[in-house]
Amino acid sequence: MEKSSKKLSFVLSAVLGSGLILAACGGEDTAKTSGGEKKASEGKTYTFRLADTHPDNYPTVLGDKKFAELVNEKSDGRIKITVFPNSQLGDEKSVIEQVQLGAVEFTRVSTGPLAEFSKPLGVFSLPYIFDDSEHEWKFLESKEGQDLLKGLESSKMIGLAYYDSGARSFYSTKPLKSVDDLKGQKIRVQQNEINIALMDALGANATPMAYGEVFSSLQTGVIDAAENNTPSYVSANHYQVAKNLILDGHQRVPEALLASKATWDKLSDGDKKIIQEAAEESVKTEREEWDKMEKDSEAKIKQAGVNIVEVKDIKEWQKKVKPVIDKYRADYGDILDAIDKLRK
Ligand code: BDP
Repeated sequence: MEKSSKKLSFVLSAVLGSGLILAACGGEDTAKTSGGEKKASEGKTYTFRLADTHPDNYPTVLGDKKFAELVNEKSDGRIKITVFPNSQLGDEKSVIEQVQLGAVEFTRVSTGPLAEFSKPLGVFSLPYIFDDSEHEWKFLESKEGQDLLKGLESSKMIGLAYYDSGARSFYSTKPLKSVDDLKGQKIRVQQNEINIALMDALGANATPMAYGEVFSSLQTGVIDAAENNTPSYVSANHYQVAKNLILDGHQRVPEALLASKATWDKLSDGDKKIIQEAAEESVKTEREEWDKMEKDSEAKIKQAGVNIVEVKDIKEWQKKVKPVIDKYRADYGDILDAIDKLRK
């Protein structure tokens, strides 16, 4: 098949596979009550898909499900969103591409890989920009934080809400007692250029790869180490092979709940409002589940006999990675200033 027709048939099958076809079969979106008010039950019918990389009981997936439930409720059952966990619809990078095309209508992804599609979101991959969770959330809820979500529109996505993802720390199959131990280790990172600069600053070898490949790569020695929050470290079983964990908390990379702009543009204003509100309301569920799972994960890690090292002098780490901030200050200066202003 010729390249262009191949592409066309891919796009066509993507659109046909999506919920949009159902929209065409649904009722008219103009129904009004006698008072002129539109009722939630009146309008088009949709069936959409939402992709998430995590397993069923993970906080983000529980947030996704709450979101889907709220959309269903608020639309009187007209808008159905089915959550596909476990990377069933592909890894995050490929899901983001499908969302851009409208082939997948919703997703929850990390802002880590998203940064390659919308550069301003790369700020979250810069090390030690937040003091703690409270500082991070103050920023995420601020105008500047929300503007980063809105900025996704020029990349064919609609940022609906942020979800919690805690702080990321390193873990390795090799001993890991201090920042110097990272030198020379092959470390898997999320797929964006800032992470490569970060590993350079630490003297490590960056190996960007999809999340789903990390477990087997640790097992086979393709990589020595990786980094993530403790719920991911546990739920993806990385803790069973990389038993040395150093709690350095170098990044806080929030999650994002997204809609495809192609899908969004076809919705009525009323339906956009339903979806936006449901997304914002689902944040509470995700954050509660997040707190619970962080605690459970800590307990599991201890029980499993992981060597856990607490970092006494975080300044030493901050000094090591400062070249990364210096390199990217020109690109992210305004956002970094806004984050700094919210420091206690
Ligand atoms: C986890 C995020 C997930 C990412 C993963 C990663 O929740 O979305 O895919 O990290 O490291 O914390 O790629």
